[in-house]
Amino acid sequence: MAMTGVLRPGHVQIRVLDLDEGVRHYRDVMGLEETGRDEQGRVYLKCWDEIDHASVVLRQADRAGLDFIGFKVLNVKTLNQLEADLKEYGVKTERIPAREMLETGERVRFVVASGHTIELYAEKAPFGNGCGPVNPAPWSAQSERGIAPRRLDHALLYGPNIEEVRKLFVDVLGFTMVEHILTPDGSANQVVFLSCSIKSHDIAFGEFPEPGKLHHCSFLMDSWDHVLRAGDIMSMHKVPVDIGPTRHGVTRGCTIYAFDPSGNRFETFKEDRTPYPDHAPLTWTFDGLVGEGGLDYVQRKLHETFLTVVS
Ligand code: M3P
Ligand code: FE
Repeated sequence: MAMTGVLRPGHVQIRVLDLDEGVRHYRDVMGLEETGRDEQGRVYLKCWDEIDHASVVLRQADRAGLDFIGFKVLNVKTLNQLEADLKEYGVKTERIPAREMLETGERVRFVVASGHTIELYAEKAPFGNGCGPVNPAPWSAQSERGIAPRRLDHALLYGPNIEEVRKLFVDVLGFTMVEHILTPDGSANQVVFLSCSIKSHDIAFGEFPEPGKLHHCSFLMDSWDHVLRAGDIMSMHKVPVDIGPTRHGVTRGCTIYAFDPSGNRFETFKEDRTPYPDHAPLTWTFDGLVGEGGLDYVQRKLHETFLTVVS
């Protein structure tokens, strides 16, 4: 498959209650690289193997959570086409000028029915991964510092009307639903896992009464060993862990859920699926989420926080 359209989640803007504390967590414990600060006071960071300028932007605010998630699309022509498609579908879009985010081109911004702000953009200046473009080394000093995830992988967002959101991502943005968890009575979706690639998900949405909530931002680790090493580092720095290390039955991902100092959940995650767009979605019943290990395959238990704790 030649990849076109929406390529991947490229940036998240996360609200933190204290900027210095947030930077210490994402830069020094997670091991992301700081790539810039802007006049609004936002701090830009990237994972070691990401090429573009920044994937995590921290903004100090009086409440935690997610300002927006941005997806990189193939090129400007694709951006214009997707904007036209969104408008035709009845979605109100707004253009955020180039350079409003450091090193980033124009963004097309819209709000979905779950209350989340989504962006599409085509241009972000390359920063490199420290390995060089010619005869590159396989890794660099940056890949060994802190937890050192390879890239921003996905986010799980909680809010109302996820069926409407699923339809928009599938019908307009070209995502496929890879897996889904049904509600307790089986009549609707509790969580949908949506992919624009052959990742198990590039974004997921969970049904929740309050709009615009963040469940977690997820960061890709190289291996199960690296997930466990991430757990060691979390313990060394007394990072509060929510669940894991374990494996999700849903997506098969190896995981730890933990919290940043502001209470934003994050995940260190090892992908373990390659679902092509022609593969039929996998279904989890709500009972399966618990008793069949959908959430925690090793312990086969629910962990109440999964359904209730968001930022
Ligand atoms: C993830 C993931 C559930 C699993 C969640 C999965 C709802 O966060 O990244 O695979 O059981
Ligand atoms: Fe996840």
